[in-house]
Parts: sequence; C-alpha cells; structure tokens
Amino acid sequence: MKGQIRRSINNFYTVFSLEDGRIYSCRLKGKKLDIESYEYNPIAVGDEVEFTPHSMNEGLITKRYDRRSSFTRWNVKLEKNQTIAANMDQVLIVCSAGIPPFRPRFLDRAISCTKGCEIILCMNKCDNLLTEYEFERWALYHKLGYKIIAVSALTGENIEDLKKLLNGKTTALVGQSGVGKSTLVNLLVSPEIMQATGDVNEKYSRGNHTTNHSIYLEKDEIRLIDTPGVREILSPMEEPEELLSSFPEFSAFKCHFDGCLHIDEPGCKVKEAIEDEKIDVDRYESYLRMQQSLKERSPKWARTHFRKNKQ
Ligand SMILES: Nc1nc2c(ncn2[C@@H]2O[C@H](COP(=O)(O)OP(=O)(O)OP(=O)(O)O)[C@@H](O)[C@H]2O)c(=O)[nH]1
Ligand SMILES: [Mg+2]
Ligand SMILES: [Zn+2]
Repeated sequence: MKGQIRRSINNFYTVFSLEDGRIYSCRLKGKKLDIESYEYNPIAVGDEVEFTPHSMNEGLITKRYDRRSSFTRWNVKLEKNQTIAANMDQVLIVCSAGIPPFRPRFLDRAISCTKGCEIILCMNKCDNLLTEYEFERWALYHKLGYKIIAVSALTGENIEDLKKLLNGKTTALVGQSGVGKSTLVNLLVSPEIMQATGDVNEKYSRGNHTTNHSIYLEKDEIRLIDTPGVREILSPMEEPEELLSSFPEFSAFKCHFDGCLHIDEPGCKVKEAIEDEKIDVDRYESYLRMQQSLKERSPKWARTHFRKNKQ
C-alpha cells in the first residue's frame, strides 16, 4: 500500500494510507532501506512510502518514493544530511522579533536547506519592534524577490493574510527554537491535540526545545508540518555551486569565468558589485561563511559522497 508519513518517533512511523484512508503504525522492514547511506534517518514526515499492513493498524515500510521537495540540513554530530520534512509545496521559515532576536544569517542558511519548493519568510512576534538595521535586513528579502510576511500569533495581526498564503497547500514550518512555530500551528489548524509550546526565557537559559519531532497536522485546506526548532542550522552537504541558488542577487553580474564562485577569482563582478554597494555586504559575508563551512566538512565523507555521485 502507498502511504504518507505523518509522524516519526524513534523508528516508529505513523503512516496515513493513501489507499484506504486509515492510520497505520509502522516500522522499517529490516534495519534500513536501500537508500544512500550518507543520509541520516532516510524517512521524514511528508515522505511517501510503500508499506505492507500486517494487521488493521500495523505494517512494515518497504520502500520510500523519490521526494518532490525537502528541507534538509547538515547534522554536525552525525556528519550526515538530515531531512526534516519532505514533499511539501512550500516552506515557511519562521523567525521572530524580540526573543529570540532576528538572525538574518540563520535565515540565509535555512533558505539553502530548502529544495524543490516555494519559500515564504515569516517574521512572527511583530508585536515587538525590530531595530532599524534588523528591519532593513528583513525588508531586503522582499527586494530580492522572496515572499515575506510579518505576523503576531499573540495579537492575531496578519494571521488572516498568512492563512491565505497557506490555503490549499502543504507547508512545513521551520526555524529556530522559540520563534513560535507551534503557537502558529495551533492558531492555524487548532487541532484536537494541541502542539505543546514553550516559555522562551526558560528555553533561552536552559537551551530547551519544546517540539521534539516533526508532525503533520491539517484542518480544511491548510496542511502543516510542525518541526522541532534548532539552535543552529547549516546548509546541507552539496556541491559548492549549489549554494548560488540561495543568493539570486549574484546572478545579475557576469563574471570573467563561467562557474565563478565569487570567492577570490579574478574578474569577479560580484565582488565589484559589493564594492559599489549594489549587493548587501552582510548577505555576501553570509554566503562566504556557508562556502567555508562546506569546505571544512570531513574530507572522508566528501570523498565517498562525490565519488558515488560521479559514477
Ligand atoms: N510576544 C509574542 N510571543 C509569542 C508569539 N508567538 C509565540 N510566542 C511565544 O513564544 C514562545 C515559544 O513558542 P513556541 O510556539 O513553543 O515556539 P517553537 O518555535 O514551536 O519552539 P520549538 O518547538 O522549541 O522549536 C511561547 O512562550 C509563545 O507564547 C507572538 O506572536 N508574540
Ligand atoms: Mg514547537
Ligand atoms: Zn564572481
């Protein structure tokens, strides 16, 4: 039977059958599926799988279908890419004004984790003020062509507009811990089982995360995947040139070399554009750090991964 993963906890998967509409509790057949070994936890919420029921509500997963889209980050500890959500139509990257404070470079990295779907940037807690610099850096995303929306889950400001953006789509909410993803989810789909939300000051001092696994929830035409917040996020392991798609403003400039990575190549027009203040210097700095972090990753891992891909 074909099914969709709605929740995963410690190798137990809640699977919605796309054939009989029932919910099955499933495990993987064998220890792992025949999927590339550099991927940690090869099944994410939103994944479509093939499974064999062995009772009215239990089954074994035998295969994962190819993903149409994903939100995938680099897991430093495990040295592997980790997919947080799959097959959504769009990702809502949530950040917040106030606590935790807006971190544009975190957002830049989250953009680079999004593959194959639309991106909406959401500033929650707009009942708090941004500093002038924060506001400018936020408004820049709009100038670069990203969809942005500022809301407050507390006062309800712009929540109706947010609902319009989410209607008819499957959306994964991602972002730093404490920005209010679960609070928004509760407001938007008010499910029977409410997602727990956490006190931000306590979280700050203790480094707690309230949501500890991804879950799919829906109401009417709004389908959401709530994901656990992270303190840090890194772009996934990939070829260095793939990062360029997260910096659309660079593509307006034609450098001397095709495939210029705009790091230290001669005749780089992007570097000139930064001198001329045509490109935001902080975005460029953010880009350089992301390239550096790709470079610093385990050479052993990079060798096996790239060899596999080139065969
Ligand atoms: N001032 C204000 N506080 C908010 C708003 N939305 C959420 N909060 C508060 O922010 C805190 C954290 O909210 P959560 O929804 O748990 O955050 P989260 O992003 O789901 O956190 P993780 O599950 O750890 O990733 C809670 O105390 C919320 O009440 C808002 O719009 N304004
Ligand atoms: Mg949460
Ligand atoms: Zn260049």
